[in-house]
Amino acid sequence: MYNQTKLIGIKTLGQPTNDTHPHIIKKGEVTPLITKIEYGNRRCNLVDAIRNYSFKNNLKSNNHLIIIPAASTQYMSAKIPYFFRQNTEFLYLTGCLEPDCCAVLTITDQHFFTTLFTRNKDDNAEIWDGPRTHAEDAADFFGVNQSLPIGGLENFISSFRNSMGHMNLWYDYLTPVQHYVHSIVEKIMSETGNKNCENPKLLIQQLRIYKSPAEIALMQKSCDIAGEAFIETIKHSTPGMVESQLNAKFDYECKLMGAENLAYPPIIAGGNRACIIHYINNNQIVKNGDLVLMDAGCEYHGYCSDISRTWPISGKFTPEQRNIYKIVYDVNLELIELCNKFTTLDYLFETMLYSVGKKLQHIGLLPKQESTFYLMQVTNQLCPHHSSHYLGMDVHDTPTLKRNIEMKPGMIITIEPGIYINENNMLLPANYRGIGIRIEDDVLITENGPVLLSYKCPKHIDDIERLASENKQLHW
Ligand SMILES: [Mn+2]
Repeated sequence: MYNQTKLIGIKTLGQPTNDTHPHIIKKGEVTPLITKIEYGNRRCNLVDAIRNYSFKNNLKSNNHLIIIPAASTQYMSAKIPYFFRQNTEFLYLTGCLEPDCCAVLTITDQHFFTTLFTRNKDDNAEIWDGPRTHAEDAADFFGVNQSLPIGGLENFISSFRNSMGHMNLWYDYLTPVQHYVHSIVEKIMSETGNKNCENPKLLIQQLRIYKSPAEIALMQKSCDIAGEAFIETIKHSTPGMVESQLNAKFDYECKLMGAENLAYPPIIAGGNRACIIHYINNNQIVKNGDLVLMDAGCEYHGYCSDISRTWPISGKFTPEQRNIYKIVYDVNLELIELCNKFTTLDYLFETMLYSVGKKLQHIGLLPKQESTFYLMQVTNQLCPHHSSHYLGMDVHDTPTLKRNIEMKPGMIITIEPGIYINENNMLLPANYRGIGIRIEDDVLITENGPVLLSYKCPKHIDDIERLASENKQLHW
């Protein structure tokens, strides 16, 4: 009775608010830890970036209209939706978690104005799917200048265009995420005979690459959860298990600790399957003597972790597995040390290739006299993927930005050296074939050097063997 009385007068929106979900949203926050003010600052920064770009590139007008659509729900079969995942750029600029909305920023000489279009009211749909955030509540909650029902989008764009004469249209035409918005943009472009629009993606990603203190806190928590889940999964693993059982264990632990989802389908590869870089079938039995390579991470309130560990399912590395593990481990530490201002991800990649090659030479697995060029070609075959990518709201975050730009404080990157010696590899001795090892960590760049966000996840060879030997008898 008491609870019912208390809830009267509280408005339920289409996403958690401080009123309805005080356990995750504090006052002033739109999404956990990210305030209305921070979302507003992001839009201001985008407007500054667009004005600068416009000035530098002599765009025909100082008037701009930027359209950032929300994603639409995708269906696996009639009326059965996949998990909804918001369009990252829309989420970054608004904090709005609902499908089929749209943000429109209008910029004139002196001003800019944000309009958030939300879904039209629909009593029947809201009975089935739950409440939506209606336009009359959205402006206040999201901290935008105004909110209108999405049905008014076309009129809004036309009247801005008519009142401005010339304007630059900004829209990611190449990646349509919402059919309705895309069809309106197409119509407007054909009416005006305008074949091109500017793509706001690069400018938004240039902002997104630098993480704010709130974002860093969310990333840290995401890494903490994934790190703990790795520990539990390694402890739980035992010969004879199916890879999907380790998947289930990791998923369970992450969600129990507060992650909403996994950040991507985990790679859980026993034995030679570790050499298939994007192996996600996870349906094979891990045999005694095999290594397990697990690449997994979670999504915590919109922020991703991405960690890889490799361990012996029996609890003990063979001498060959140990030799390769030691090399990958040493290169992982070496690359983390290099995560300072002024280096680039591509430099880390080249260092990985060189260093892996030298270490393989050192233990006599590659011929000593070969040139550096030859060495790096060989190690690139043994590790065909890059050593690093940016990490944030997306796992492969801000992919429009090249990996040859200087690292700056606030960036978060992965460090993931690997060596994969396929069963068919004729270059290395037969007793080394079928070994695939990757050790991946998440690193924040700061003024004072690298900060290891994934520090909770053990990787030293002794810790890995200790964890992998724990509690074996309890399971089987
Ligand atoms: Mn990765």
